[in-house]
Amino acid sequence: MSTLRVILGDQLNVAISALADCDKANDIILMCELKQEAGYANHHKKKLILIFSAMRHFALELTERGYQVDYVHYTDPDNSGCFEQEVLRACQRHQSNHVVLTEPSEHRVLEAFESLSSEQINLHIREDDRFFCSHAEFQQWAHGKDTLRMENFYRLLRKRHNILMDGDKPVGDRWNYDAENRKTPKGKHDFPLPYRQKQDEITQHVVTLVATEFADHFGSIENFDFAVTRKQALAVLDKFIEQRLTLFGDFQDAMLAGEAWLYHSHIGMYLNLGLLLPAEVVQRVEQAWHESNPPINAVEGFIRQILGWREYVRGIYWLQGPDYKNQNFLNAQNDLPEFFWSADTELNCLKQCITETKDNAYAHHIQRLMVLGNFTLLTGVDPHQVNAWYLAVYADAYEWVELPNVSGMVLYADGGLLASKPYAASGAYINKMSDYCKSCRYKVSLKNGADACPFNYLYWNFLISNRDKLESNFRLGMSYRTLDKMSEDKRSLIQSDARVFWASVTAE
Ligand code: FAD
Ligand code: DLZ
Ligand code: SF4
Repeated sequence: MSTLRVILGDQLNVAISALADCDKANDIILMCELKQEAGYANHHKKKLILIFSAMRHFALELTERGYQVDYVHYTDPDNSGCFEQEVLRACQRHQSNHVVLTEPSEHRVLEAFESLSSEQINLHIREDDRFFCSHAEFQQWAHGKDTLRMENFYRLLRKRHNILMDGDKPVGDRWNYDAENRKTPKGKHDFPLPYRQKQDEITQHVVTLVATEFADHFGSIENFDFAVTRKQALAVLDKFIEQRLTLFGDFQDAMLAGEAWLYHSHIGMYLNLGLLLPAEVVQRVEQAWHESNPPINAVEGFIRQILGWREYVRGIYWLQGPDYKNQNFLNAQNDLPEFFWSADTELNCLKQCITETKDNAYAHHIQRLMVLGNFTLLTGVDPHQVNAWYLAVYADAYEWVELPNVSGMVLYADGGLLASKPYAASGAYINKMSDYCKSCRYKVSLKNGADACPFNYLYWNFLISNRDKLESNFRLGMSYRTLDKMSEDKRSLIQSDARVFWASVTAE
């Protein structure tokens, strides 16, 4: 009897565990484009094009390699739209009840597969071994610890996988070069152009599909030029290593109006789809360091993002379970402002970041964390709504990586499991790391009043409003001491400015 091997939309790699021991002559590979998956979030149009086009190209690659692929297209008349029914239909078509699957990357999809009755289906779920750290290893590391700090986890993985190590010491005798990675670009920079892939016939068909079926989804459909095959994604990685890696560290946190891509790698979307594997990315960057000697702050900073942060947030996601998304430590209840979808706001930093997100399905880490996220934290937006937005708007967004970043890192909704303090900041931080304030209608130097930068009074208002939950955090001690030195009148002014501002936002 043949085995049905299901490949999900973010498992697009021939090394995926579901394909190990595949009998090309007998086994069938099932891939399906599904209404349920395309519709559970208001996915950006470019994200949908990326996923469907990459799935179609991967199916073609498998066929060329001699595999038998049963591909269910979005518009196939009998397409039920969900994984469970498509597996049952395929079992009937191929007269098989033996199904092999690599573990889905998110709880929702895992639960859908587990709901299939064992009387109907003999289902084998295999580990997703694309990651450096398995669920069991993460659990073992987390066991008995009060705090789960990324830095400790990252050092363990550096040692365990012998990455950037000199015997049992870190190369250069330092684990972390973050302090050197906070420069703002002064003077003129000729940023390298990002990788641009011309649309082939497969992609053109998908663009038409998305334009027709998902016209009401968020984001611009114009000029889709992402990589859609593994070969193209490897070219993106090569281009990064050749042209951007050297300055990646220095300007990792910088933001410039009109410059969406800077010195970042833009590979997150390909890693998360399976087109690139984290181990090969880390290995290539470490090799580039040996061969052409880019600065260690860039190399270590980049490897930390992938070996450290990416593995760590995945560990937290699975450790915390499906209920993590319901945590709301700060009891934030406000609605997400409408301008997060339209970019129609006078706050220039938000306008720039949301416009780039609409155009490109991309914004880099500091834009997501310190502008967009910081605003939702300071204004107390309900975590469910913030998560729904981030899950929709970025091409690299999948719940396992989006949720810990948003609920843990941005919103402090888990009460400090992931972050040692909320990443709250006033306009001064945004002004230091960007050129956004220069062309803003608000004045970053003003602390109160109609022309003051809203981040300034929102920051202090946030500390006042959440005092009972935050004042015992020793990393906020200095801020609370500064707050306490303010006069009663000053604190009232902060609170009334925040109220007036929020009323104007919600009235829009
Ligand atoms: P680079 O800056 O070049 O970094 C290299 C790689 O490191 C990234 O491709 C990514 O794989 C990894 N990485 C860096 N930071 C993180 C992180 N905090 N968590 C996990 N991986 C990281 N990343 C996603 O992949 N999907 C998401 O849905 C997502 N949502 C985010 C939401 C918020 C609020 C924040 C603050 C961060 C989020 N990130 C997410 C992390 C990070 O912003 C993106 O991975 C990065 O911007 C992708 O662009 P890049 O490939 O150019 O990354
Ligand atoms: C995100 C997504 C989208 C938009 N569409 C599909 C799809 O049609 N078929 C599919 O197999 N996967 C899709 N995905 C990815 C899934 O939502 C989900 O993230 C993965 O299946 C989990 O491993
Ligand atoms: Fe953003 Fe304030 Fe700067 Fe305007 S002044 S861009 S609102 S930080």
